[in-house]
Amino acid sequence: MANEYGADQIQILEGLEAVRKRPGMYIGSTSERGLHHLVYEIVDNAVDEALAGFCTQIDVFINPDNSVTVIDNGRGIPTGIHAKAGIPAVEVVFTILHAGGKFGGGGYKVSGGLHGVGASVVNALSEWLEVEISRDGKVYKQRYERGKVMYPLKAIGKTDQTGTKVTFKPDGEIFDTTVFDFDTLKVRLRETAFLTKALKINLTDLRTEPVTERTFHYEGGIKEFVEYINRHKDALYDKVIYCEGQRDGVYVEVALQHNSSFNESTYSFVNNINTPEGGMHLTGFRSAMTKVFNDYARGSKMLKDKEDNLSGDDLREGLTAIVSIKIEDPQFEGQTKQKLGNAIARTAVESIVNEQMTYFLEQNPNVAKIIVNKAIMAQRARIAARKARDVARKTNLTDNLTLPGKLADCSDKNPDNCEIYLVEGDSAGGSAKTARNRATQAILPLRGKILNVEKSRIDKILVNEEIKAMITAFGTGIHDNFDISKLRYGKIIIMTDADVDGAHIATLLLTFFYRFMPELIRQGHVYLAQPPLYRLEKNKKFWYAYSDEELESILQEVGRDTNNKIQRYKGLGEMDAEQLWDTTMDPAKRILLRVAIEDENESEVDLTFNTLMGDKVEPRREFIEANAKFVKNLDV
Ligand code: TSJ
Repeated sequence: MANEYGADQIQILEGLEAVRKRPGMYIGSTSERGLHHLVYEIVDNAVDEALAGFCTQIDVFINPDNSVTVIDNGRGIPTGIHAKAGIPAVEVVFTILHAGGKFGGGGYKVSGGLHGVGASVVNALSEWLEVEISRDGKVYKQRYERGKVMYPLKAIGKTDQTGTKVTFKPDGEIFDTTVFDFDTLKVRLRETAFLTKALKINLTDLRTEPVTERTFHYEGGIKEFVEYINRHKDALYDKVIYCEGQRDGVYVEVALQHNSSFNESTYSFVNNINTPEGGMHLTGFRSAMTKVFNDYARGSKMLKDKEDNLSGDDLREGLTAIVSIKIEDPQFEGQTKQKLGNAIARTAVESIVNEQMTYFLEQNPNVAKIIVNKAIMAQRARIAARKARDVARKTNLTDNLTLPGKLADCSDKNPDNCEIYLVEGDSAGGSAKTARNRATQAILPLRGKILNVEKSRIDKILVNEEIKAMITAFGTGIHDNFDISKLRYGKIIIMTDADVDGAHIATLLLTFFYRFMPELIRQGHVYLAQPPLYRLEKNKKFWYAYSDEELESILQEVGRDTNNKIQRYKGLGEMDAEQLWDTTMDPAKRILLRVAIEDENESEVDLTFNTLMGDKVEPRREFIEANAKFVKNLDV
């Protein structure tokens, strides 16, 4: 037995060594994202205990040394000797790869699901990790360093409580950064709290003075999640529609509410894990929605016999919905293994939503009418848009031969060499045309405010002159017809004034790209030009500063005196062509910011867009300020 134990032990260490050799295989990356993954992994184990019905509170602390502590009030990880491994179960959890959730059995598990790699992976990637378990009247403790056991599990005291406490310090040898971001953890823990009704999660940052604390506790669960997503929008009715039930071992929850916007924000989850690619649960939800509302519309004669059915898209216009299911053995399929494959999930969601939503509409005819009316409006717009598109096609909207009149195109036809500047205003557009390198740089001046595509229906959007000009110039088409291989410019560069209006225009353009041709952003084709804020002239020499700090440091260098002439640029229009070239357009000297979508799998992306572009005035200001977050800094 002693020998066997030794053999196991060696195998165990090899297992964790593999994790340290190829961390990316287990946690995706060693970037900031991978670092935060460690916390989710540990928290998810505690959430499993909550889902099993034994834990009501989880406390997360970011400690001053950037270690993290997670505490739950569950039963405590079992400490008895694991029959197969011959060591305490808790040691199995932390030292054997993929041991997470293998004992105890049954129930739905967050950990060990899509991303769940187990506590042992966190242990392997931590400089040190300590676990304390309160159970059976005692407190047990064990410490590991880079995955290696420092001493056998020992009792260190008495207690009348139960629970688990884990503290770990991510290994600086493994991660690019070991500094935790409070907001990143906040967003994820809030989401977890929404998805786990009645579970209370506290997050405390002990690095700040005073400490920063947030509590997430939602008795209403995903109902409150929907209210939260709609918080800056105009909901079309007060109640959030909610369906809940269990069928064939699948626990189903759906919450939804329409708002006055035109976009759908549906998020689906399996065992608390976001499934951005959807799958069977989402399919079931969509078929049920379409059927229930068409039945209602026909039954109430809101839709005449000879009229077409409302399409799923019509019914989902302005819809905010959460579909959350719990299933014992989720199967993920598709290229990225992210689509839920269990067909039983489709039938379960479909039947529960069918039954409960039908009942809800009967009980709440006013709400039913609002939704059906909205969908009928959407249906009309869809038909109008189809006509607009047909007209557009006939007038060669996407034909290269009829490029927009105000586009000054470049002569090189190889997209890899080419870039297009979208320039705010005709006067700056004129300077840019003079300044540019005609071979590779095209200029498209944009006049006035750009249409906010969050606030307009497709039929109106497609007849807008600026939008049409961009679609034609890019060459890719939009939505389902989008084809990146037809892109005529490798770089699409937004050049606006360095002021609030400029930021707003940039935002509107990004929103248009995000909604109509998101691949442009995903594949890194969209950039923001960075015009200077100041020009400093002294004794016939001059400098440009792109920020207040830079101006300050230049002044320090050249000395402050009366010979200094400082010009503050209020807009691109104040620069002549040569200055514009030198500061903003010359590929050898300019700074471009490449636009990236922050963590697209998180509902927060849409929140950023919707929050900031929605109907209510107040939040929009935030957007302009929050813009930098959406934009990743990258020198090109
Ligand atoms: F695994 C871990 F280290 F990541 C971790 C696990 C971290 C934290 C903060 C908590 C936990 C955890 C595990 N909390 N509660 C549990 N529960 C169990 O492991 C457990 C307890 C009792 C029984 C039983 O059948 O009696 C079964 C299990 C799985």
